[in-house]
Amino acid sequence: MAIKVFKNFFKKIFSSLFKNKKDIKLGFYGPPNAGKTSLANRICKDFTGEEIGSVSKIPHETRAVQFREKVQIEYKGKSMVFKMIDTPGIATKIDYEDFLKYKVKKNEAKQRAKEATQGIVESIKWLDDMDIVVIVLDATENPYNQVNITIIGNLVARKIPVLIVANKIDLKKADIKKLEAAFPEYEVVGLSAKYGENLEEFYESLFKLSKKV
Ligand SMILES: Nc1nc2c(ncn2[C@@H]2O[C@H](COP(=O)(O)OP(=O)(O)OP(=O)(O)O)[C@@H](O)[C@H]2O)c(=O)[nH]1
Ligand SMILES: [Mg+2]
Repeated sequence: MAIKVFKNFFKKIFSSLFKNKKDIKLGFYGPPNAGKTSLANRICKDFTGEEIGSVSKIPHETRAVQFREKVQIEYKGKSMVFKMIDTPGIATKIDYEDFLKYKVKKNEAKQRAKEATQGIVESIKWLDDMDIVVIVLDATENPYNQVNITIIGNLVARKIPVLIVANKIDLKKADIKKLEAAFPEYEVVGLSAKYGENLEEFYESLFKLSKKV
């Protein structure tokens, strides 16, 4: 009898300890083609062996929110469990004709444009649910645009911790300084998702930010 009471007591303590320990919801946001899926894939591949979704040079490849649960990231002896959420690229204008230059057929292009528009709505809807957001930007492009400012403004209003990634630093045209100047109040980590350059600094910043959750 005493043993049974003891057992139940410990069971209760244990489950209450772990019940509240939810995985950190980590969202990847940004404009199309910046490398959100490439970065999410690299992290997932490194820690789970599997990827999260398909990558393409054609914008709006990701047109529905996609997840990977229980991604345990280990860095410098520390370990944290994340739910990774890769989102469709956010754009202010989607024109099906833009896809034609990638040799996408007209009907397919129209369908892609329709799905991409729905994808943007879905991305924004999910924002509220995030614990941390990684904004992935293409460091070869001008950071001063409506999309970036709108995403960041939304996150600030919701008080969601933000980390900015200046992706594609393997390219000559990449300019991290310009991104840092554009968003001086945020930490900007330059990396290459495609070639896996400077991921250490990314994990360092991510773990630091996770303490705020
Ligand atoms: N050179 C270079 N190319 C990259 C890098 N990361 C991604 N790319 C390329 O950029 C293109 C877009 O990559 P995705 O990962 O599909 O980009 P995304 O942000 O998920 O795009 P959407 O799903 O359309 O919103 C692909 O051709 C990638 O190979 C990088 O670090 N360096
Ligand atoms: Mg994508």
